Amino acid sequence: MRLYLLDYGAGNVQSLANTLTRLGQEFKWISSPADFDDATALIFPGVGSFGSAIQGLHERGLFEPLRAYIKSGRPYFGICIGLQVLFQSSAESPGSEGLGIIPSSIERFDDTDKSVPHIGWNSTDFLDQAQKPDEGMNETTYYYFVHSFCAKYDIEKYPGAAEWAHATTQYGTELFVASVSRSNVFATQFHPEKSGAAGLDLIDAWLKNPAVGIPKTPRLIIRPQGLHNFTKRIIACMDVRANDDGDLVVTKGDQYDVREKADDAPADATLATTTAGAVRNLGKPVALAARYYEQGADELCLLNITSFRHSPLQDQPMLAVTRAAAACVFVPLTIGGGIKDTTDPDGTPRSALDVASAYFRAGADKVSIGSEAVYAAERWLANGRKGDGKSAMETIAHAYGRQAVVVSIDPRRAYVNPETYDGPFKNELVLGTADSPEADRGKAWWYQCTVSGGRETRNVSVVQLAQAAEALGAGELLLNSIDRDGTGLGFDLDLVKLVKRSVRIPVVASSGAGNASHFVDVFRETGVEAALAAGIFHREEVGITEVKHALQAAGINARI
Ligand code: 1PR
Repeated sequence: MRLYLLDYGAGNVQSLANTLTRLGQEFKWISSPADFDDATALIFPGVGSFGSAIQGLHERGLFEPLRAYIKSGRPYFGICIGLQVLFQSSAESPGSEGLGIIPSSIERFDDTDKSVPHIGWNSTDFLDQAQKPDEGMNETTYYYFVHSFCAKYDIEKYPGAAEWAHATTQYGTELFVASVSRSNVFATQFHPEKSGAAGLDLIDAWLKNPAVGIPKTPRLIIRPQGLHNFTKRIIACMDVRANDDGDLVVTKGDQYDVREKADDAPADATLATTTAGAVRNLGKPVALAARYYEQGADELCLLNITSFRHSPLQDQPMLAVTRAAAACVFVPLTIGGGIKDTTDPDGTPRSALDVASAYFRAGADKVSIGSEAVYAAERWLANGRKGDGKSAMETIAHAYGRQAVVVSIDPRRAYVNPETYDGPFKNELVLGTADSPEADRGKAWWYQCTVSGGRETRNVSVVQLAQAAEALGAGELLLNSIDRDGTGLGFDLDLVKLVKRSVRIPVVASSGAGNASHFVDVFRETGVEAALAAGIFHREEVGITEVKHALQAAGINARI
């Protein structure tokens, strides 16, 4: 087999390359149209927008050679965008023409009954129960999806898609095509290279039998079930920074203060003077990432909490961490911290898109934007709730699709007297209750946004930032809480409910988890799609598997 990977310039190709390396499969990259003649098998991975993919293929002179390759009958494995470009068109990019191999169109999910993008783990159902092809897929496992557009499964409205459908998935009340299969063509909407062991098995089976020659599957009239199998995600987060010796460590803030308190210093007096105020060191980033992957984390988040200004972009220590983590972790990786316009020490300007692209090429699946999102929200508000096309969110979402853009929100409670408060955030005020852990701090509060890791407050509320982020292209919100960070008091449910009802994109609850029941509470009471923790996992007080079993015991679907 002469396997080639097709990189049109904005795919998450490094993730797939890492998977093939893990499977011991050699491969080359398509670098010119002539390479298609040499290929005996081809994989086209991709995130990003339909239009960017089609444009990227045309700009590299690869569009027609790709179509000719597929029509030649040689094995093709498309992933996500690699499935969608097989269609004639997509609602995501009106005017862009796909390969037209599948006579149908890609449409956007309906977001009236669920958050869009569809980000997370879901199951698949084979259409043809009799002839389950042995390409390594099965109905009892979960695969990772991250997309806002899909090929809907409806044999009346989209007969062309139904002809090719091999398996379907239900999200909310909608059925869509999870995979297509016909003779030499096999493609998945989900990302097998990010679906853990199940995904590795699927790719390995295809490599062993790439042209499975599946007969045409029957077109069935199937209806959505009462409830989809979409799971709640458990995310492990590593805040990464250099310690006082310059080594990159995973640290953990207590309300964003990452330094030991004097009374935390070890008993040995000779050390007390050197370690009081030391940066908490909870381990090495890649080792912890590998541990959490093995423990069943659904996603990992690595936050560079002190972006390294003295390093040129290509020497950013966090890039090396990303490459190393992506080589041993096969679930989605989000990288945050310093995703903004920067200048290298030699004066070379680097746009936020350049910075994000460097992380995607290193193996990140999503980037997380913190401070820059607050500044962009301020411009959006001042500009009549309209974007200027220049923000990091807009430029990165345009190139890679909104599902690759996370906005990390660092809010702090701003306590006020509800009887006298006359500020602009009256409709966002939360009235405290006597049993609240912070009851002594004030009767009411709104949530104020901060930048620079909580070091500076801005006159922007968490609802304003959340809605600005959604409008400017974010696909998901990472909702931290400075007040609850590291406290173990539980997630700030008032904060999460407020933001969840303010946007249609997925929300990740973060900060404050102290035990497994806190995860049950946040999913049951707020409807968020994911919950994140750091300290309890780093200190091994609670395991990821323990959290998932607690969710299942509470009737909440989790991937185990
Ligand atoms: O502003 O774009 O450079 O991004 C900076 C990023 O670094 C943001 O995502 C910001 O949240 C994060 N950050 C900056 N300073 C700190 C700090 O702790 N001093 N970490 C920091 C914020 C929040 C969570 C934390 C959860 C769970 N960390 O990631 O891990 O609160 O903690 P817990 O489970 O232990 O309670 P930019």
